[in-house]
Amino acid sequence: MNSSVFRRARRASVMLPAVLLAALVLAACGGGGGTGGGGGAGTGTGSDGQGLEVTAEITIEDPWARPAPAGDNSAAYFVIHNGADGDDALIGAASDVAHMVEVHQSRMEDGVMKMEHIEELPIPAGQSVTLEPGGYHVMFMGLERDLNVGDKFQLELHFRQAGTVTIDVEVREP
Ligand SMILES: [Cu+2]
Repeated sequence: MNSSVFRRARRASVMLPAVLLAALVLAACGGGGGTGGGGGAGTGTGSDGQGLEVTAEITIEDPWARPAPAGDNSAAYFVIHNGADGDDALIGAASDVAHMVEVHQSRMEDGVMKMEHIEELPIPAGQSVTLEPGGYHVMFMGLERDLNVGDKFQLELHFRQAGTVTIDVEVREP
């Protein structure tokens, strides 16, 4: 609960300067459009929160992904913490929800939003790296099925040192 309050406040604070940027990211990552589920969605709630997964000193916090229809693209975001003594790196990802899964970085270059494939995302010892809209993300290209709000799916993260860490990602509205 605290984390969702924090998240909301934090997002509000970057909202204004990021409006254009967010629109571009949505276009680039195909996250927009969506609205998939529509009404329905009975019970749900799930109150998400943690989603804490720990493997070999790597901790993944608050994983979520954008809703999107089958055939479209989506992206997942979370915080990676490396509690180990040595540096590590995220070197890839895999999931059966999409045809292709890659680690990307979005960034502004001369006022233009660009996205590139990151072969290796360094996660230094004792530090955290945040994947968030407008920055690093795990990109899903060619979704095999609809990702509706409230859905969960498994995502494998491949680390150079820690090996494979499998997490459950919840689909949420950005
Ligand atoms: Cu991307």
